[in-house]
Amino acid sequence: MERTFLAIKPDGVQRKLVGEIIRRFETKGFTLVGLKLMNVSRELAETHYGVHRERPFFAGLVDFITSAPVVAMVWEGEGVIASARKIIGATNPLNSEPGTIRGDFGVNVGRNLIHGSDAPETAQQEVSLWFKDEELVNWQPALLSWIHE
Ligand code: YYY
Ligand code: MG
Repeated sequence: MERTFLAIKPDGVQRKLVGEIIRRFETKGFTLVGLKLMNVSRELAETHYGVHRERPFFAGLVDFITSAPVVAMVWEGEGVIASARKIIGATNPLNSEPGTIRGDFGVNVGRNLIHGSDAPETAQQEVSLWFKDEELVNWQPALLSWIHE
């Protein structure tokens, strides 16, 4: 079963949107298999956003992501990687469709509330960067047969 890494960023935690954001993935039909509230070290932030190291917004992005706690999560389900990106919405909240998390709650690209892995390869890398194997919980949701045929 496919897994993706999602993180509610410091703005989402500070704005008390944790429950609202988690609810959207739960009610869609995905399964939570990893969850922790944590402060992010600069080292972790720089590794996670390493692909953007040369971009002008990199330093500010690392400062932001280390400025307050984040909620790191792993979600499981059929097509969860691409579907979560749709639920999250476009990178710049001013371009995100209403109904998406960024479209409903954000106005600024530097405060876009949530991270989601963008492809199977990055999902795998990010899950293992943020979570130890023993922090992930394998379980069978009782509702599964009512969500999948
Ligand atoms: O994957 P996603 O979060 O939608 O966007 P990325 O292009 O990977 O950029 C990561 C992160 O960097 C973005 O969520 C906000 C920030 N950022 C920025 O502050 N300014 C930009 N012009 C582009 C991205
Ligand atoms: Mg990205």
